[in-house]
Amino acid sequence: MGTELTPWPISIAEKYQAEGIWAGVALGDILNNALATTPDKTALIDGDRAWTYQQLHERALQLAQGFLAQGFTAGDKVVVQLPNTGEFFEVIFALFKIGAVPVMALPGHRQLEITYFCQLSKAKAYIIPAQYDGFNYENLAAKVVLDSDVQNVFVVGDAQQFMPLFLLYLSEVDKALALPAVAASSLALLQLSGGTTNVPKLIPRSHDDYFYSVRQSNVVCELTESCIYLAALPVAHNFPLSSPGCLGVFYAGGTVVLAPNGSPDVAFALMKQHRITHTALVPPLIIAWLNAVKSHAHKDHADLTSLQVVQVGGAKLSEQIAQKIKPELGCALQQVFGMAEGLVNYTRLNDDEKTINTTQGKPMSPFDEVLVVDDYDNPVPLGESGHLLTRGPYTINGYFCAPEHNKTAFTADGFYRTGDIVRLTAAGYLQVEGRAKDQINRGGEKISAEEVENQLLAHPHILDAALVGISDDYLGERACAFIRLKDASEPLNLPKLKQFLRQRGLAEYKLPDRLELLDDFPHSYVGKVNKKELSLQLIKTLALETKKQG
Ligand code: AMP
Ligand code: DBH
Repeated sequence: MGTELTPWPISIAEKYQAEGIWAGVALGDILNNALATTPDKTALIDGDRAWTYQQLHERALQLAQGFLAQGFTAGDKVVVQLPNTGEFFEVIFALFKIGAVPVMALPGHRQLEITYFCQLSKAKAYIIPAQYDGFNYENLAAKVVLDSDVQNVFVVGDAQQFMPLFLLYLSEVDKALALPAVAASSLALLQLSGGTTNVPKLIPRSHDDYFYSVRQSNVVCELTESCIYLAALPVAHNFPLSSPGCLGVFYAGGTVVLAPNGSPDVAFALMKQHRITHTALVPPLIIAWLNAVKSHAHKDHADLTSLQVVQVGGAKLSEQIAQKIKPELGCALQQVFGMAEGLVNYTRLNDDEKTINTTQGKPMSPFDEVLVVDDYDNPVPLGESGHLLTRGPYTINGYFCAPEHNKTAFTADGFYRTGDIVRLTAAGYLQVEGRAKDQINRGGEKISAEEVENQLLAHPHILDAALVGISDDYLGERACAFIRLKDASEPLNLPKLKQFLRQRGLAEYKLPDRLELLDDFPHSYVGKVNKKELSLQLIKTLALETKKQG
């Protein structure tokens, strides 16, 4: 099966330990600072429920006792698929405390993915909500247990078929079992790699490396106990969990406010109620926010005056959108370019506007190594684009039990091949040009989807754009522009669109061959535009057209 957690070379691990980069502390202790100084402060808010630091700690301990009583031990894997609810944190802190390993599934995953996570991780348990967003997770679990070794399904909420999670919490009197010592070098959690292009892989993160990424994120993002963070993305995702995300806020002693989703309706109400200071969004959501503050429905209600910093990451934020954020939302923008595999880049709060609006930041740690190389792994001259390779104190050295894939995903020197095409500026900042494969090959002429999308976004009537390849007998591929219009009553057709792009000086071969207008784009489970889904839609549309013609 291969290795669960591929270790760092010994000499490097010793250096990280000696430098205190790895502090030898397990994630179950992340609340300790706040517990010692401000135990009665509100750590977490979920609807009309709130947890002080003391209460969150108590609940996690009670649940940890429950897991121990059920026979769970260090190293056991538990697939956790919970929406943004307080129980998510009780569960993961309880698991961290006994050295058991949460697999961070997202609410949007379904049978195929969950079964795969359970099988691959040999999960002993699966934790679900009873219902969420109109979906019955117990029915899903019933199918998953048939195809995996999962012995226990625990349900948050009104359980019908499986055991309710609340039965596990052991009250004070029963608190007898000693918590096992958890090695900071051991496997802490399994993150998932993004699923916008293929089936996610499992990403093994250790306590030491993950804790460091959280601590260092707090330093770079200047996060303090005064932070009131709106968790608008699914909290199991690496970005809202650790960059600095909810874990960073807990470590700093601030307050996390959980939002069921990041839509302006929901987020703006919570913003006003709790005087939110920080949040993290993906590009489609920031576009929705920018749109909403201008719309009649929100103009008078939106009160974003408490908001200091909005982090945007997960996918490329166009410069056109970036530069609107400060003037139109009245808060600072921080671009975040990260990956669940490790490396996270941030623009710094005191960077100049141009850097903030046009780059995706620089590595957060002085120990991060980044290389930009050509197709043969030779470094490209500074400023030219190439493949991003990275290694460092919180970037994995191998995927979970994937020896074959690891041979190609890492270089012989242990650099992770991110699959991103980037450019490095003289100041050491990264500009993401796209995924290595987010390119359309039109008869040998390579079109960067990113470049054309940026041009499309400059159109006054275009709200959002995604360029996708259509397979073509003659050229190999042609380009289709999927467009969301700001105002559906403004007509836009392909000739007009091409005219616009020509006027902007775009080469003829880069002009889209087809235009599809959509009200909304399909999204990945964390909210990135899902190009795989757009391609599938297009294939269906084309098949229907061929049928009609034939
Ligand atoms: P995941 O595999 O879900 O962890 O996604 C990580 C990938 O998302 C990165 O390798 C990038 O391709 C993309 N990504 C994350 N943040 C940004 C960003 N700010 N700009 C462009 N791409 C990003
Ligand atoms: O997209 C990501 O995976 C991501 C984006 C920003 C991430 O993992 C992160 C920050 O930590």
